[in-house]
Amino acid sequence: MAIISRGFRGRPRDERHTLPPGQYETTDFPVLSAGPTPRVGREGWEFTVRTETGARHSWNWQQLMALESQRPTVDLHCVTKWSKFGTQWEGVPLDVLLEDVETTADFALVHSYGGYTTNLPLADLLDGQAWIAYRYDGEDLAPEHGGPARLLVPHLYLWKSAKWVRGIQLLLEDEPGFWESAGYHDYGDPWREQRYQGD
Ligand SMILES: Nc1nc2c(c(=O)[nH]1)N[C@H]1C(S)=C(S)[C@@H](COP(=O)(O)O)O[C@H]1N2
Ligand SMILES: [Mo]
Repeated sequence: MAIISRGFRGRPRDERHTLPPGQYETTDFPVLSAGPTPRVGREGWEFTVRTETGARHSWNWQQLMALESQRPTVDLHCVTKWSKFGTQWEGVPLDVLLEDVETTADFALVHSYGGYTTNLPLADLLDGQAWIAYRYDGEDLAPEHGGPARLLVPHLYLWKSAKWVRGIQLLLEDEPGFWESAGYHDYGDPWREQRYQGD
């Protein structure tokens, strides 16, 4: 009998299109926003990584478009219990954006236009696990889903995928974002059903 190890990320590679515990599948793409949709134009758009030393690395829209992109197909899991399988995106992996960023930070606080924030370990943004996504299902990303660009970090609950992303602050110590300050789990692994603090 083969015993297959799940590994420490909890996301078994051979279980694509399975539902994490407590989730149901939907084919809709619900819109969940804590406030109004900020209208962010590509002109004037800027994405900034700020390190723990205060060093800043910024990209305007043209510079983002010049970077090598990927087209991930991923399953989405929202803490409100819907999951959507096989969503198709285009975006720049964070590995590319963080390549020349010197840091000893272990944590990231993601900032959005409109003021939303969310936190996660820096390691969860690397190794092909996260993108600055600007196309969905073959179209420019719609404003209600975070256009012109959002973070996409599908191995965590979708509240970590900040819409209208404007930057990432690298921190030596973890700092809770918007939902994490309101009682949601600090990490948010859907496979371990980490919905709320204490889960
Ligand atoms: N800037 C911003 N990003 C956000 C949110 C938000 O309110 N503001 N909501 C989060 C939550 S709770 C979810 S479930 C997803 C929803 O993404 P969708 O509206 O594209 O389905 O966006 C996440 N990113
Ligand atoms: Mo959510």
